[in-house]
Amino acid sequence: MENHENHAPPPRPVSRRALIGAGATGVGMASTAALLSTGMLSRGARAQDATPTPTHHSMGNMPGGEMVMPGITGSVDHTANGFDPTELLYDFDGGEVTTLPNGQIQREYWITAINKEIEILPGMVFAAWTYNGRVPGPTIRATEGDRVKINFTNAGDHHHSMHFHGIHPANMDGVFDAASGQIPPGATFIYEFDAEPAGLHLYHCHTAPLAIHIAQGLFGTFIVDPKEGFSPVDREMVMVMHGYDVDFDGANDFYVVNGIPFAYDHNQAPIKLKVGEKVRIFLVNILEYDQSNSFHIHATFFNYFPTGTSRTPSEFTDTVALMQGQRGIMEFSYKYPGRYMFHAHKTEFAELGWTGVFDVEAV
Ligand SMILES: [Cu+2]
Repeated sequence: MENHENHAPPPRPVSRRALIGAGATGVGMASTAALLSTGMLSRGARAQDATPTPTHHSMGNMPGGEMVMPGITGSVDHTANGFDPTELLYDFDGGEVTTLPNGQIQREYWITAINKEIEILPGMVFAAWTYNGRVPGPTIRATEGDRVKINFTNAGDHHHSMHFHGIHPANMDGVFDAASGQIPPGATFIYEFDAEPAGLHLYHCHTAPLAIHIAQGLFGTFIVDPKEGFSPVDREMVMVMHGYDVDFDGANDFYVVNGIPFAYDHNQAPIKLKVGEKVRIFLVNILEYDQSNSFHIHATFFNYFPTGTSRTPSEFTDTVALMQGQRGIMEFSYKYPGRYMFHAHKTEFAELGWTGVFDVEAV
């Protein structure tokens, strides 16, 4: 694989603790001025910076006991970013649907790789590489046996591709060269394949150096509904777990679900549910640089369907671990009303952005 990359960002070693410390206290700004604004992270983060983690429940010590994990003060401008993590949860894209002469349903998409500055925390902008201007990219949803047709344009400044997980011919794999869909800036490629197997998949750029192309934001979810459909539920959501390496040192500085750290946290936009509501989460892990990721839900259990390829759950649990590229379907409901955290069961990840809240309403 040719290495045709020349990445602009120079190595700039800044420890994650330094990032948080600078954000919380306003000192150390000389080395991180481009990345941080004073007061970005809450006092909880500073407390964590100075002391080892005792327990979840003693973190923060904000008046009223509101903080259970470090969070942020203020909010990012989702409108300026052009996408809102709450909307991304429910944004399933069935494409433009036509029927081919042979009777097959075709779902056609137009996807552009484009560089875009995203405000990932209040005052912190990350120069992302995106599919259609959002991180994660569009959630492509087809039914088993449909023809998927992706008109992919590279409007970025590096070679890019769309490599789908699933079953398809070699020249649709998006890896080696322009003939198999890895294209230079300004070029267009059409990926066409049948949607199989039924289950939960993903897509991502597969251009060297791969870690950077993924960590910059080029990934998304690919759902293939079984012909008979998944079992009916009341609410479906997509969650893509990933990270941001804002100082380009090959380690994550923030951990994220759906583009913006802490987006679903209690003081941002908790996810509204109802008692007894049947919920399905399509959970994808594309986290670069760390060995694994995890999902832990509070105060309820879920049926877990790895890769969504079997209708029989592998587990009834409250915690799952996923390597990069692994994904699974979670199905659950809440018995009691109230606020419940969900987060990586890796405290460092949770404190650096991968934490959220379900706000469950009584019915
Ligand atoms: Cu790429």
